[in-house]
Formats: sequence, structure tokens, C-alpha cells
Amino acid sequence: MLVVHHLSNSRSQRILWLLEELDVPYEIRFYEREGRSHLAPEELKSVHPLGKSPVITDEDRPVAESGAIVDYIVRRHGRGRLAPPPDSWLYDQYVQWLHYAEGSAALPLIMKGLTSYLGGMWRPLKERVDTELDTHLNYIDRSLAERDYLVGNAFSAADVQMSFIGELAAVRTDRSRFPNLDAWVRRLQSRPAYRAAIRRGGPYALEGG
Ligand SMILES: N[C@@H](CCC(=O)N[C@@H](CS)C(=O)NCC(=O)O)C(=O)O
Repeated sequence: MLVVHHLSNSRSQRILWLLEELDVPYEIRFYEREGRSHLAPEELKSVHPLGKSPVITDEDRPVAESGAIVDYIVRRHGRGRLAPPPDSWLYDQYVQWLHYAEGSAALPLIMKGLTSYLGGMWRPLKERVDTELDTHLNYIDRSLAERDYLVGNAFSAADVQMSFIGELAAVRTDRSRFPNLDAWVRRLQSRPAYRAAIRRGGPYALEGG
């Protein structure tokens, strides 16, 4: 049985959602963030040395890092669904979005949260973070200008992987400045499988700041 080690209010929510979309049976093991630090509890390190979420175990083998987990689930359990045919140009775009989410887009969003606590002397860093954030959110917004989904015009696991970026954008910046991105996130959140994943995974609220 596939087990999702699910940290509260975290990136693992999108893994639950992907499994709901594909109707793959799974179990959830719940972990709560530590009080003031908001870090994951130590016990998550017994699943994978990084102690981060998401991490899954499938037949007791761990897979960490959300892009790799999305790819694993689609390849091993997807039966050809939620990804373009592997020999197509669309597949290359699909892989790009899978990597781009955590490889590039997440960093300025995370930095924005961390630097919001810093005082005046950090202004140059904060300005750089804001510029980077605009670059990435504009790129995603423009990519969605003439389509409802990121790859071709069909919902895919790339939308699931990228959804965290769109959701975090709403708490770290004014997402209404990026109307296509904003509409896309709302479109994703209205999917029945998205809502089923929230019901199973429990409350999901990302932190502002
Ligand atoms: N790039 C990694 C990021 C993993 C990550 O940092 N997850 C956060 C939750 S959204 C986490 O585990 N935070 C708790 C901690 O760092 O202790 C992925 O996409 O899986």
C-alpha cells in the first residue's frame, strides 16, 4: 500500500490530490508541525533522512521530493493518465513544469516569507526577491494567457505539481496582479478530487508573511 507521510499545511497536500485524481488507494500518516519553529517533527527523519514532506513509501520503499513523487506516481500508478505521451513535445514541456516548480519558482516565494521578518538593512535582498518573484509569476501568468492548463490544454500532473506555487503566491503577494494565474488556481481548487484530498488530509492553510 502506498503511504503518504503528510505534514500539516504543506506541499504533501498536492500528493494526496494527485492520488485522488488517479483514484489510487493510499493511506495517510499524519505529522504536525512543531509549535514555534513550524518545522517537521523528528520522527519524519525515520522515513527519509531529510525529514521533509512530502515523502511517500510504496511497498516500504521511500520516495522523497515532490517532483520525483509526482513523476513516480504517474509512471507507476497512472496507467497513462495525467501526462502526455512520453515521445511527444508536450511531454518535454510537462517535464519542464515538474522541475520548474521546485527548481526555480519556489525559491523567491520561500525567500519572500523569510525576508519579511528582516529589517531595513536587508532592503537590497528584499528588492531582489521581489524582482525574482515578479519574473516567475509573470512567466506563469503569460503561459496561461491562452489556455486553461499548463501543458497543451489538458489538465495534467504538472498542474498539480505547480499548484503549490500558485497557492503560495496568494499568501506572499497580491495574486490578483496575475489574473490568468489566479483563475487557474481557482479552476484547480474547484476540482472534486482537490476537495476530496482536503477532506482526507485535513485543514490546509498556508502561512502568510
Ligand atoms: N523541494 C522539496 C521541499 C520539501 C519541504 O521543504 N517541505 C516542507 C513543507 S512544505 C517541510 O517539510 N518543512 C518542514 C521542515 O523543513 O522541517 C519538495 O518539493 O518536496
